[in-house]
This record gives sequence, C-alpha cells and structure tokens, in this order.
Amino acid sequence: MGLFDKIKKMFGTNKNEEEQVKEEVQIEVEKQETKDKEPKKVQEEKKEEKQVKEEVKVYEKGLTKSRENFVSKLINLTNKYHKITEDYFDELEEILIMADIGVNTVMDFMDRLRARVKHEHIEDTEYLKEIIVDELFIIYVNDEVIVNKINYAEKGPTVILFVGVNGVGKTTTIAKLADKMISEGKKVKMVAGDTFRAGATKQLQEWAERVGASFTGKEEGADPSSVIYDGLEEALKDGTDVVLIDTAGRLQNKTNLMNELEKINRVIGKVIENGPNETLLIIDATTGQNGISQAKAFKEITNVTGIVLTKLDGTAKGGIVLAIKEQVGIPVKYIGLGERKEDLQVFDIEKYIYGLFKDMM
Ligand SMILES: Nc1nc2c(ncn2[C@@H]2O[C@H](COP(=O)(O)OP(=O)(O)OP(=O)(O)O)[C@@H](O)[C@H]2O)c(=O)[nH]1
Ligand SMILES: [Mg+2]
Repeated sequence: MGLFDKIKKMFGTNKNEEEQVKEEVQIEVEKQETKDKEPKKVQEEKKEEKQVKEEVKVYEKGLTKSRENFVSKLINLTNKYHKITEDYFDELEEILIMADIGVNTVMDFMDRLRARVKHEHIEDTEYLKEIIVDELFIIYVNDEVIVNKINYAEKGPTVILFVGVNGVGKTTTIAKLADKMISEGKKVKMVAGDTFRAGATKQLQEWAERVGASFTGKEEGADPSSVIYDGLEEALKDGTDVVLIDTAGRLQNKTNLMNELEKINRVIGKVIENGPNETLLIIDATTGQNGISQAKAFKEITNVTGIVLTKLDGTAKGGIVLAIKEQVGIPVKYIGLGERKEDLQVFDIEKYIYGLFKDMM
C-alpha cells in the first residue's frame, strides 16, 4: 500500500459532517455506557484515538488556506491535462514553486517525478496525483528518523531557549508550550530574556500568570544573561521541570546578536550541565523564503536544534515546511496553526500531508 492510501486510511473519512457528528454522539453515549465495564487499557486507547482525531482537525483547519490554494490548483491541473505532457510538467513546477516549496527542492522533486513517470510508464495525470503526494513525503522523510520530540534532561530542569526575529511568535509559542507542559503535570518557569523591547517582560509575565507558570524577569534594559542566570538558579532551587527562555529578536546587527547568544549560552552552560537542552528557532510561515534565510542565518550563529513554524494558518503556501527540511536541515518540531493554545501542535508529517491533501484523497 502506498503512502497516499496509508494516510487516507489512517485519518480519512467519507462521511459527511452530519454523519460524523452523529457518530461522535454515538461514541460519547457508548463511552458512558461502557465506562465501568471497560478495562482501563481500552479506555485509554479510545482516549488516545479521540485525541488524534482532534489533532487531525486542527491540522485540517489550520491548513485550509494552503489546501484551497495549492491543492485546488493541482486538481485543476489534473482536469486540464488528462495525459502527462511537457506543458503539464511545466505548470506543475510553477504550482510547487508558488507554494513556497523552494526552487531547488522543486527541481529535485521534478527530476524524481519525471524518472518515475518514465520508469513506471505512467501516462495518466489522475494517477500521478498520488505519486506527487508520495514524493513530497519522501522529500521530507528522506530515509531519516525524524526527531520531533523535545530533548528532555534526564535530571534537573530542561532548558529551552527561544530565538527568532521580531514578531514571529516567540512569546506566544512559549505560552502555548507552557500550557501544554503544565497540563502534562510539569512545573514550568518562564524567563524574560527579552529585556530590549519595551513591555516584553510584562507581556511574558502576564502569560505566566494566565497559564500557571512561575516567572523570572527584571527591568527593561537589564542584561539578559543576568536575568537568565537568576531564573536558572531559582529553577534549581524550586524544582522546576522545564525553563522556557524568551529572547529579543533584533537581527539588525548579526555580530551583536551572535555575541549575545554566545553569552547567554555560556551562562546557561555554567548553571545547567549540557544546557540549553534545546534551542528552538521560531519562524513565521507567512514570510516564505525570507523565513528560510532567517533559519540559515541563525544556524550559523547558534546551535539551533529545532524549528517552530508559526502562522501556517495565515499562509496559502504551506509548502514551506518541506523547504525548511530540505534547505536548512533542521527538524520542524512544532507548527502553529492558529492563535488558540491547542493550535500549537507537535509537527507530524502524516497529519500534515493529510491536512494538505485531504480533498484529493
Ligand atoms: N494566526 C496565527 N497567529 C499567531 C501564531 N503564532 C503567533 N501568532 C501571533 O503573532 C503575533 C506575534 O506574536 P509574539 O509571540 O508576540 O511574537 P514575538 O516573536 O514574541 O514578537 P517580539 O517579542 O516583538 O519579537 C501575536 O499576535 C500572536 O498571536 C499562529 O500560529 N497563527
Ligand atoms: Mg516576544
């Protein structure tokens, strides 16, 4: 079974919305009836299944713009050319580039697609739709094990540093992630390493209060490294599980930023052995190829261990996820699919492909 069919089977449904609602109500009723009779394991499996369904819905909703744009173009293309021709390939190439997949990535993809068409004697564009989905997946996976899990420290607090240019979503991502971790029973501290922008410290403090995290911050203009030092010392004392550190995102001067991040890393390493455990770079998906340039720049100046791609709901060019992997080589660990806290999701390539192509499945 190809990937296309596998994903369709995992998440797909042919039911219309009314039927789905009916089915969900039925599931709820059955759940109540069987709650006492059912072994714990079965109950847990059902709970997990329900959670996956909800996650898939967040992907579907958040990728609506991309799906409507990119996939409708693909469907139109298939309807326009029933047989594969050079013109078909040219138009396909353009659609993929417009989806922000990145020129080099698209070129490699087209080469592979042409080779497969030739080798497998494919003539029908209808059949090629499935191969396209398959090959896009291959770009991403590329025989590697995808590490999208947070690298938690074995003991002591896990330290996660958030970097990225202005306005990409660092602070709100910290809040969403904190909320997730707290609901998993972890003790979370937020540290206001952005002492540069007026109001940044207060903004983070308000988030900490809202989601129930502890907080360390100083006055505007304080040395970020000293705030971070204090935050980590406190975390060691009060048994914090995860420390989330906000930083300022100005990149006007690369040397300054590099020096500051170096200093921050030194201070973290002094207090926490092997810290930071993660450095997450936040990228705004709506900035397209500019986001890719940011990722390359940050990769040069600091050890970025993962990417959080925010605002995917705000772009029609959701292909950027594939470009990042191919062009930057850093795993996307989380994606932002909206402003609600549940809209921050662990990045899962299968749910992503489903969210993007469900109308074709
Ligand atoms: N639609 C949408 N909006 C988002 C998402 N993530 C963040 N935002 C919004 O982006 C805006 C900027 O977010 P911040 O978290 O303040 O960004 P920042 O990187 O901390 O910005 P600075 O502190 O100014 O550098 C806010 O209005 C967020 O609600 C997302 O996934 N989808
Ligand atoms: Mg901020």
